Amino acid sequence: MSLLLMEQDADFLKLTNEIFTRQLAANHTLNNMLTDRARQKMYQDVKYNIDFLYTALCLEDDGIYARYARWLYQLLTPLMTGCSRESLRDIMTEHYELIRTCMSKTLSYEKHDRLHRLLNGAIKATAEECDAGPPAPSSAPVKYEKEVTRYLDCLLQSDTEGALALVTGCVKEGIPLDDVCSDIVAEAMRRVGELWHLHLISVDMEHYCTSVTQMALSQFYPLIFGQPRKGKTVLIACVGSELHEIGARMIADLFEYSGWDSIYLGAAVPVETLLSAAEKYQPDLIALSVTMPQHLPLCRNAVEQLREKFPKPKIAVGGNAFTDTKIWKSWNVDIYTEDAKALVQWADNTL
Ligand code: B12
Repeated sequence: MSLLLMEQDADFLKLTNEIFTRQLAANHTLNNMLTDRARQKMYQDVKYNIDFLYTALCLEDDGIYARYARWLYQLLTPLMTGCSRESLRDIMTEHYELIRTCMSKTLSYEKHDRLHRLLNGAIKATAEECDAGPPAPSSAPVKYEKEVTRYLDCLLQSDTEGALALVTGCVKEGIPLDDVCSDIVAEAMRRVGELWHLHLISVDMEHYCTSVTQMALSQFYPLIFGQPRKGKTVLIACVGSELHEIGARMIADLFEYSGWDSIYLGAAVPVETLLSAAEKYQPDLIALSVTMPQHLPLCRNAVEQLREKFPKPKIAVGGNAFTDTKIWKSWNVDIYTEDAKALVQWADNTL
């Protein structure tokens, strides 16, 4: 698995280095066996863990770290063959305890109480996940269950043509385009992520599903760009080093379909770029998409800077990182919605 890496806060970088050094010092055999590549990978894993801890601390949202601990435990269980669920729980608990030990050496005292709470939460979540037994892909049927299942089946059978035909077929059969995007394709991709997470599909399959989905959605461009104009502009971007951009593109497409002009900046947009685009295009609405929680602090910062410099446009936030959290409520934003469809409806009614 390749991980998402971002610039780290200086104190938390020290914490990452301290943990990594101690992990290696505690296991001389491992230290001697590691190739440079494996050593780099191990360092990245520690950094990834600490990025989540930092995010939860910075946003004062304990749930972020507890959910991450559950996700990590589920991710590692099938990977650590030969290691029982209980042993994995103990290894992870040891790791959280190591973070605790190292933080007293590297981080200022006033952060300690909150960090202890976050680490206790992670240990508890890990123990609960262990007791809960192996997770199964979630199976609650959705409104377009038949179409979602058929689309997913095409993807998993590498049937590119079938997948492309299925989505156009849905529209021909009368399913509204915004439902096809938000309720069928997005749901199928959520399931792809779940299968990857549980190691039921490989990384190459996940990438294939992504590229076919991008192709499938692009078939609608003649329809999307052929609608009467409303004279409104929306600017859309993914914040930080966020690479997940299909959701943001879907937002752009559905706004175009509703007659708005969309300026889609794509993945990994630096805040300065966002600010200059806001100046240049003078949008009515700015939509910021975040999938990985690590980008939430930067998203909050982007919202603050946009508000300060551009009082006129409305600001919307959304994306997978906001699932199960209400942090956006304390931000200076106009709207959060769970899906693209609801945002377009809100904007059409409000602006
Ligand atoms: C495709 C995919 C990728 C692709 C992305 C390619 C691309 N061009 O976008 C690639 C391979 C690059 C990738 C990489 C990674 N991924 Co990935 N990925 C996915 C996957 C399977 C689908 C994402 C997607 O396109 N969904 C479809 C779109 C339409 O849905 P959506 O983004 O949620 O958008 C909808 C709403 O959220 C909303 N919305 C979105 N933006 C906005 C904005 C506003 C303003 C509003 C109002 C609404 C809104 O509207 C959309 C439609 O209704 C998800 C699974 C999932 N649960 O989503 C994992 C997932 C997001 N990835 C995950 C991970 C861990 C990673 C990696 C770290 C590891 C890896 N897999 O290699 C890297 C990190 C990359 C990085 N630097 O950011 C995890 C994240 C877990 C977590 N929360 O911590 C997930 C959830 C998989 C999982 N179940 O574990 N990934």
